[in-house]
Amino acid sequence: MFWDHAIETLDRASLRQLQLKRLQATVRRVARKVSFYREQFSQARLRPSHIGALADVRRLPFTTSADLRANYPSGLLAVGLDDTLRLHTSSGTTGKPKALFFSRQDVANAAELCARCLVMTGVTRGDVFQNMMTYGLFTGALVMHYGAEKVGCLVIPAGPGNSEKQLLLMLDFRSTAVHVTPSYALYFAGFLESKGIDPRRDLALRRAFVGAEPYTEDTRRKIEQALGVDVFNSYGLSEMNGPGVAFECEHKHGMHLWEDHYLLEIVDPQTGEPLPEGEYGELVLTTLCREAMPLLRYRTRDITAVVPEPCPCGRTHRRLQRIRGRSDDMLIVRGVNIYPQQIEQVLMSLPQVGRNYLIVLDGLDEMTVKVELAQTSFDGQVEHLVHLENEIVSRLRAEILTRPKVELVPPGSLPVSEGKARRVIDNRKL
Ligand code: DLL
Repeated sequence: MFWDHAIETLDRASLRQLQLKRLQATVRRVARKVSFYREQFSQARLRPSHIGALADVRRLPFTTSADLRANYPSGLLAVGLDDTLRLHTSSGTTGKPKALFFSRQDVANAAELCARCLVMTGVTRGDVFQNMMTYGLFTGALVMHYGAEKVGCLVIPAGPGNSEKQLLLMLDFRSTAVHVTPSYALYFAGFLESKGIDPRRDLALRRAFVGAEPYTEDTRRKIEQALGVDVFNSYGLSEMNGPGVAFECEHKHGMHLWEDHYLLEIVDPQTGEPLPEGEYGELVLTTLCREAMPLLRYRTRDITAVVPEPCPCGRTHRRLQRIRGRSDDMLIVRGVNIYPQQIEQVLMSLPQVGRNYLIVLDGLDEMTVKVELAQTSFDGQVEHLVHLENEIVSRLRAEILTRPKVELVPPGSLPVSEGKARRVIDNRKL
């Protein structure tokens, strides 16, 4: 199941050679075309000719999301505006969005990489691809849409939300694959349950491509069970074309990152120094083929590690472990560093817990975790609920080393957003 067998299985030495050639070309181009990089190079007394080996990438400056915002709207363009074909934006939590331009070649490359991803999991021409990501400025839906069309699927641009309509489309057009965020996938599973739909009996779904937000292995299993599908983890970011950067193959053990298009490094998030292969740190990516907006050493803030062993599927492009969270998502509660993922891991390992949760920080440093119950945990016995609440508190305490309040709430009662889930509300007045 290969889209481009030759490139996907290219031997490591040739792949590295190709990377070096593309890195050198990218560095030469930004030095000529992007004043931001030209200035950075001159401050560091760096010339494109200094990049003689892949390891020299470390001599290049990092690019951060603050640099993208500071150069908004078009300061980082390496082509004329006439040569751009599409604009996406990515909004962070504060300030101006990041503007991401695509040239005609960038649009084509993004579709090509998404096609590789889908075919790698077994998607073929006859598949019906229901795209439940948000269409619009967000890259999630549109970029993958082009990839699925390229493979020859029938693509249904459903967008997120409106579960009644989603179900109707699924039933009438026999959708075989969905592209969805983990939070909406879980919500939709609850909706199917409330309608008495058994996906294995009533639907034709076989695969779900789940990404755009962090989630745990237990959440994967919950979605697989509830929707009767194989879930494949899908990673990407707007700065690198959106989805299609890294994706799981049939082994579902780490996501192959397309190394002919992206040069990867894992660095210590504090010092920026490279870490040994296999250690967790911040993913840093350099674009090797992007025309409109090449980026050097982009700090993704995503915490992951490289899977050191080669993959039995035969692809030579290395795999990333599931993203553990973002270095800037870290919460500090009573002096303790906590990642929301740690909380999700505890909650989703308990069968009595339902499909949604919310972390609320209040007052001086109080953490409350609101937890939806599973439908089956409602047996009318108050002491069972008290017991469950205590169990969650003690498991969370063991994981995050501080004692949160836990509030059990009925299934389906917490807010669900159509885009990315908001897991933390911070009302602290510190
Ligand atoms: O979320 C692109 C995308 C769309 C990927 C659809 C996969 C599917 P942004 O809005 O720029 O782009 O957000 C990128 O989302 O840096 C991660 O923090 C997070 N993220 C994306 N995929 C995953 C994943 C799109 N599979 C940011 N696991 C990234 C964990 C993910 N986090």
